[in-house]
Amino acid sequence: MSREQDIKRMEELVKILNQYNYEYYVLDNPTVDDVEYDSLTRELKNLEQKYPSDILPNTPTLKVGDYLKTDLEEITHKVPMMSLQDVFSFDELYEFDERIKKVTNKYTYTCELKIDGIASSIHYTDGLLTLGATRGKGTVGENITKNVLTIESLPKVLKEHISIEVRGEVFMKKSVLEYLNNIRKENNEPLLANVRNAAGGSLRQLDPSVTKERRLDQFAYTIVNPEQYGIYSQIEALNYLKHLGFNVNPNYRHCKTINEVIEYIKEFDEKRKTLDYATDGIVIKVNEFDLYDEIGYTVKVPKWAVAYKFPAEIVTTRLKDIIYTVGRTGIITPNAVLDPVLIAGTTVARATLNNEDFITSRDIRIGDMVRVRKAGEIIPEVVDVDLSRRTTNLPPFKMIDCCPVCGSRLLKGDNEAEHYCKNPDCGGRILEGIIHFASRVAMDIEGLGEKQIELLYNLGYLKDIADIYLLENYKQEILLLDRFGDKKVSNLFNAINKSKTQDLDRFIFGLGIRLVGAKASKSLAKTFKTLKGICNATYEELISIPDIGEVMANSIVDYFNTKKNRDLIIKLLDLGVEPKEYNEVTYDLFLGKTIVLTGTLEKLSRDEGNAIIEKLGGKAASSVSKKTSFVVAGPGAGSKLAKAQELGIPVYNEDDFLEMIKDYL
Ligand code: 0OW
Repeated sequence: MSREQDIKRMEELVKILNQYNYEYYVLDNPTVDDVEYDSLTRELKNLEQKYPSDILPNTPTLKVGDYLKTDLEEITHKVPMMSLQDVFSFDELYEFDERIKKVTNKYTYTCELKIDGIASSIHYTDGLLTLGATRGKGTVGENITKNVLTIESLPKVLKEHISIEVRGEVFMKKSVLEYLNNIRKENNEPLLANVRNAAGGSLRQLDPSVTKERRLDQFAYTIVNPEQYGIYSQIEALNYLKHLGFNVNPNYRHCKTINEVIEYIKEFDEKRKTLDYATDGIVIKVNEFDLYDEIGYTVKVPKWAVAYKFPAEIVTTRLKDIIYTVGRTGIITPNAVLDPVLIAGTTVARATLNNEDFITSRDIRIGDMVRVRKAGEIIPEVVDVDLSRRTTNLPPFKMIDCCPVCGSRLLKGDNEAEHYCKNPDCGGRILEGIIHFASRVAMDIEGLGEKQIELLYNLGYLKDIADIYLLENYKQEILLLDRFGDKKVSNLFNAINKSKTQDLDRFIFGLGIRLVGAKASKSLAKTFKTLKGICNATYEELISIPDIGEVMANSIVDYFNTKKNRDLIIKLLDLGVEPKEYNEVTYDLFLGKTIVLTGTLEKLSRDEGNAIIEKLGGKAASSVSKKTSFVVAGPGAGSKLAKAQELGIPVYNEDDFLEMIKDYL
């Protein structure tokens, strides 16, 4: 492209990216997916590197969302809003049915369409709507009262002046998405990507008049503590909700057996495509509420319900181009640029092409009509080419040989399918490396996710992994950023400091040494016990470890022989990072014991308490039965405490429990 064309493209990119930032930071309603946003940002950065004197003053690459938006107030759900266990086949449904049969033989099912929206909880006091909250992470959601009041199909006053908590799905109709996008097209604004994101973004608006324009809807499906209202089954609950004036999805059905459930699923596999709202499966629940405690719960989901997910939908569209992204270990991923196409209610314009071998083995060529699949949350993927529609002689695919970000020549491991950028300073690699290091599977730094890291990286506060431990130097600047309120920032710094003594194997995995995954990291920690031991390990010592082969042993030796990596380790140690040495010592204080925590624990979180029980050789159970050894009950303990007392199972309070484990904390 000529210089003039490049400069014109820069202006175009600045306009588009500033609009996307506005949607992300103000409307909280991104209409573009991350891959698209990242590739446009990378294109702009490359042009700015090419023409540094022509960088526009309002370029988004130098600044991030200047729009300050306070957070929505947090609401704690007294009864956690649980999620659902997914099942993907009829066999899994039969297994689910077998599990129920083990507990009882007197049960039936209720089938409901799984509405693809935002789970929310609505509270009524004496018949008046008083509070609306999102599900959030299940225990804590956000206050969206002002916004739910704009939902016309949600009753503001109930037919009976009772106090009740009702849960349901807030959603946007497909016809409303189409209507809103037609207006956006006329105003030359980016489109809303899909009904679920649109509903989520609309619900979390600070300005309810914006929410009102989005014409949201709601289907109710749960009553909290239904026994209080003389309701003893899900069918009764749905009928009672209708009686109270709620919008209840009419397609629910009482199924006496799992085979009737399967008939319902087959019927709605077709019907769901004609509905004016998006569904992502079928929810199957045991109908009788008095069985729920006996069937039980896990920490996240009830065992008396599952969500059946239909097989992924496949559509065909044109492959317009192939662009490349750089992963955290330098892996180069080819991505398909597609003619936008609707898959399962989502507009898809990007999909992964995995690697060169995947493309050449299927003879995928730019210009082909390709089949694309979107299975659940993951990035859509290209399946293969529809060769019958290749009308012209398209040039065969040729893999790039230089890194799209830094230009270094790419390498390909002898027996590997991937291409790598080996340049340790490649801009595309450092960012991904920091993201991986802080991720849940590595150092698990709560509150330092991809978006936050990208923000801080673009601001120049993060140039390498070690800078994470220097972020406090930028506290004042960070407090000014969008979504970084006081509480979030102090929680973030606490999480960063806590990670300094993260387990050694997680630290090693977090370094992102090529080919060294979580399992090999655990083997290294187990064998060498200390970070120093691992850094100084010889090839011979490494190759003698069962999980470590020659290629990996060389990769590890190379990594620690590289000055830049050794300097990083030294910088981390100087900043007080001290990975906890691997100690496989197991304790047997609770060996063979099944323990249930219930009610609110003040000093330990539920997860921490369960982790301690497991670490001390016990089994942390979520429901009380004859097999329970003892129960730890905090304030607000309900049916589980009652069950323990009924069964004569020992009950302790939190202080008793802490006394038991004090030597192991
Ligand atoms: N999306 C739905 C739906 C439904 C709850 C009850 C306890 C666990 C799930 O249509 N019809 N019924 C339930 O029942 N949940 C639903 O959605 C859930 C809420 C949170 C995650 C799922 O979206």
